[in-house]
Amino acid sequence: MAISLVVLVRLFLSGVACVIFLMAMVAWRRRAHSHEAHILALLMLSVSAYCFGSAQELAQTSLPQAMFWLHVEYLGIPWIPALWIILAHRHAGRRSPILLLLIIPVLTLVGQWTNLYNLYDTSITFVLHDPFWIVTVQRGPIALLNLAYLFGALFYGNTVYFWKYRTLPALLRWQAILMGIASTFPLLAYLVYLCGWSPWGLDIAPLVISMSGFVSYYVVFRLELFDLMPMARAMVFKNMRDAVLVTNLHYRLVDFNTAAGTLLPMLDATRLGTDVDSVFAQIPAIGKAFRAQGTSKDVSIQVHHEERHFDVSVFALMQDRYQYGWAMILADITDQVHMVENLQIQAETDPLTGVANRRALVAAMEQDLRALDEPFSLLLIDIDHFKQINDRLGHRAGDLVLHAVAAQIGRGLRTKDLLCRYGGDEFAVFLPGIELAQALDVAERIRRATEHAQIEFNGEILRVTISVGVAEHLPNSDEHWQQMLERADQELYSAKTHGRNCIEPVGKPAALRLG
Ligand code: GH3
Ligand code: MG
Repeated sequence: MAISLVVLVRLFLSGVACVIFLMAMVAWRRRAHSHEAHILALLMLSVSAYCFGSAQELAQTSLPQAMFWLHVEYLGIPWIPALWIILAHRHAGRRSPILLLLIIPVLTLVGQWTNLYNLYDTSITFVLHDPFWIVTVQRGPIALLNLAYLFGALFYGNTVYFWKYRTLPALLRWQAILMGIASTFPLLAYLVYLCGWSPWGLDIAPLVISMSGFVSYYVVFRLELFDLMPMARAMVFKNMRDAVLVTNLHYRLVDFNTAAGTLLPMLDATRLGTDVDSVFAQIPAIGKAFRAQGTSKDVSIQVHHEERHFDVSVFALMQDRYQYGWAMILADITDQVHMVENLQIQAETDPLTGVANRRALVAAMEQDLRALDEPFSLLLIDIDHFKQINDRLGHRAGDLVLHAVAAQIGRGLRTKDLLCRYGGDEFAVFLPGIELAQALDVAERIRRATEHAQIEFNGEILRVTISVGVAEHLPNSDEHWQQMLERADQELYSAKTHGRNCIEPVGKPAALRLG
């Protein structure tokens, strides 16, 4: 029974040492992933030597054998405090005076291995604390120095981690707490050991330090303590220009960034945990977009009484193949939308008169020719003898006349009619739902109004007349818009040849025109 306990403890500690050794290897291989990995690897290597030596030492029954394994332990022990300080420094973002930190470890290693002038141990005894044989030493100055160094390093690490805790964002606090705990337990273990309270007088420090090694490994590689990544991610999330909303799987609000708080006035910390549909009751588009997932282009949202446009993308928050929730990014594209609208308007507007241009007319005709199942008509209007105005009074007068005639034509039209400057002194009016007879009436009204309009230029009253060609398109016709334009143009040409200030085709409504 007694032997089996020794074997058991030896096996257990050896096992721990092996696991720590393997983790040291993994940490070393992963040194590209974290700039702390190589320090951690060396620390774990040292801890595994300590732990493994200690496991074998426990099972020895003669002092020379026990001393051999104690020497093995000291291949690791001296480096632990130095590496612990370097790790803590990295966490605090400080550089370490590495050579300085290695003075005591080198002294300790040499001192323990040689024990020159009894500088390390002044006496060594081998005592049976049934069932364990324990090496008991009277510490010399170097051993005391090493002990103080170890205590100091653990205490220093402890202070750094807890100090840092206060300044860290919530995301990183767990990591600092775990590292603080990882340096506190070895301290306590040493105290217990030095006070003689440990069971059978066993040195429990290797086991506890191994545990600290596990914790450090977990923190460095699982929680990415020292990587900039979590901090960077938190900062990017906070300072992103785009608004970000995070929900759990049940669409309850979990987090939002500063931009979202500014954009959506209903957001504040008290709404966390609430269903998005209730949080955004006034903006149902958000709840809808969450459930629709994917990307929704140009979602309009009323923000501070102004309509703004957003590209909304919703994606699953996944980690290790498990989904934890949803994130929504709202990118404000209002400026782009306005810019595109302005460009579109500019591209389809005549700058001189402010009415639509030929491009807009063609677009409207192409679209309506395909979609309309009702007749529509086109008026082609040209100012008579316009060149004379330019020649007599100059281009400015001509421009003014063009502007005035456009305004005059536009005055009598419905909103769905489209007036455009077709080019030069020529205008076109697109009249959906209007057949020829009505179109001739409209043309006549415009002709008369223009004839009577008085345009003032430099104190002089100018009068102009117009000629109009009209063409009708019937729903069952497969005529192309260009053919229709040509017909209207031919009618206009006849109006010009028939004396101007008139409308073609002359037909049924001619009486109207004359009347
Ligand atoms: P008609 O009765 O046969 O139409 O005679 P017209 O003098 O009006 O002849 P036409 O329609 O061919 O003349 C168009 C003139 O309009 C020619 C050009 O100098 C002038 N013009 C074209 N664009 C502009 C413009 O933007 N501003 C001014 N001021 N004149 C323009
Ligand atoms: Mg003309």
